[in-house]
Amino acid sequence: MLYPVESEKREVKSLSGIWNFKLDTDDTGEKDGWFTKKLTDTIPMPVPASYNDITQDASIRDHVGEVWYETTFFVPVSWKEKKVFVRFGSVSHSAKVWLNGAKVTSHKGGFLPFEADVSVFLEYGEENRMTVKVSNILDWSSLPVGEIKEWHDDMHEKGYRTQEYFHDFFNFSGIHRPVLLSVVPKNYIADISVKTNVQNTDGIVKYETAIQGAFGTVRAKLFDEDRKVVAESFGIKGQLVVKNAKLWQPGKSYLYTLAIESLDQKGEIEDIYRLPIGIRTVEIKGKQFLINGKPFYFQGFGKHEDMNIKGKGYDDVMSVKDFNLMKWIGANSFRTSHYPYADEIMNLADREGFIVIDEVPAVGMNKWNRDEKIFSPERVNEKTLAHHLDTIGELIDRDKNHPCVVMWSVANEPTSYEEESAPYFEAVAKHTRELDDTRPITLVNCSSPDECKVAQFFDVVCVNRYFGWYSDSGRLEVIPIQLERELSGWFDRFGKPVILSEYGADTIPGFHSDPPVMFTEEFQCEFLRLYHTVLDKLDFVIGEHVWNFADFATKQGTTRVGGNKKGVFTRERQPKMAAHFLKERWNKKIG
Ligand code: GCB
Repeated sequence: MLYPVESEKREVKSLSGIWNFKLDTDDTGEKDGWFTKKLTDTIPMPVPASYNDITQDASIRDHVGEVWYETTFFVPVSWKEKKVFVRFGSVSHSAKVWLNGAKVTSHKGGFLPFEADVSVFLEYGEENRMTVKVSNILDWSSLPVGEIKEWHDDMHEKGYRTQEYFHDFFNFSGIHRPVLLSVVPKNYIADISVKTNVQNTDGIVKYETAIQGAFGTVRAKLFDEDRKVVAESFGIKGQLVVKNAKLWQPGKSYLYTLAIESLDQKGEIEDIYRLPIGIRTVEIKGKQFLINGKPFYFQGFGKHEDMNIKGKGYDDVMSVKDFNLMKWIGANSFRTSHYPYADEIMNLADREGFIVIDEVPAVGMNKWNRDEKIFSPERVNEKTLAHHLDTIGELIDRDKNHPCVVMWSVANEPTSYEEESAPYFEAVAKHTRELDDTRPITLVNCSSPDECKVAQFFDVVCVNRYFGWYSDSGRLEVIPIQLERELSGWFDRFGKPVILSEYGADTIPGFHSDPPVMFTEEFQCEFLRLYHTVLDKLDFVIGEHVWNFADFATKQGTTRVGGNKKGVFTRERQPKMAAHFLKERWNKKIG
């Protein structure tokens, strides 16, 4: 799927702004035909943003079920000669869209884009009304998984229901990413796929395009950053060779621009799309993760899309700030824990030379203090698997051309010690490899090396560990022995490189204690330091991602005081003591 960009043949119109919004308290709006006319009794709601923290109303914040959004916009008569798509960056977690009362599309999955050709539904030269029904329900067939609990007891009102979920971030909901109208020629470039390689000093760029409608031929031109053409080819697919190519490198991005032109029978340009690409290779050799043939050590974070008031709503300001903080601290990489991040963030990662482990929203496939089998017909089952495979397909379709993405992560902390998880993840791994043979794959584990049934299907072992925090709480002295045994266990059994993909301690800024106690800034620093003594000894460890980049919102509960406080930065993006500690370590390492 191509990100909507402008060119001399294409236009993009943003529908961001203040939309009309309304709760659907008993989910009857569709039956009652709310999409057929202008919504009544609405309140203003910004798009993109989560709706949860915008109002002063807890029933909106905690709403379970459907809500409605509506906006109006004009399109010029000249667009009649074109094709017009509407593209939602993401809607959490499922959406149905109507234009002027007619259904145009629906989508399941809250963290990936979807689009629809709306050309036939538009009123050209007139006002158009778009209505969107959004549901935030999570169940065992969605990702993340979840469960609706109906309370049938005399302690709760009749019909009381809650959304149960088994992951540690707030179920922010709404239209989270930009809504764009993308206007393209009638015959247009529908997709471009690029694979790069390096031979001696030459960069090899294999491209493949999909053209919708009639066309004569396709011309591919590759421009360097000085806008000089460095290679050219004809055909819907082909190969471009760049002499003395400048490689896209961690911390040192170099982006060529691949301009794909579709030409009509007379040789006139009908459509043109410019795709930034990076020439780089990724490979695993023994204990090493190689980028452009050089060993790469991941240092950085598991992050979240999360901020005050906007929740998971995409925000350019926050996005650029986060990259600046990551550069300041000396991080070179992050994982999109626990779901794909906005296209705009991936574009920035390409531009800034950040390395990304790209994760699907397969999170919550765990026990969460329940004694039930997770991979079973009642929970994670064939339906979940079908949606999981679709989601991986959508992710790869969206992100396949990003040089920043060096590995796909197919899940976070499933109960991978259950026998039934093995065929499930074997299928997931196979599907991922079929869709992309250029990147390694991983699954983020929390099972033990002895019990894990799935790590053999993946290329890198990612493991999350909280010794001295959730177990032996406050006992820092256990960290070295437990961590070394754990990590060595993974390597000894599976023989694959290991990333410590989460380790961290909740820390309240301004809490101090010496000797350190839990929740203090000293504890967080000492905790990280002790983990590092082990990581620095083990040559099969290829990375450290601290949990978390910044404090973030979670559901309310007795173990979360105003959210998860394991951030190295506060939710407002100010450094805790540990940020200075990591800055010292990582700036040395990178250099
Ligand atoms: C984990 C999860 C992450 C949580 C974290 C924690 O293992 O992967 O989503 O937020 O632990 O802080 O408990």
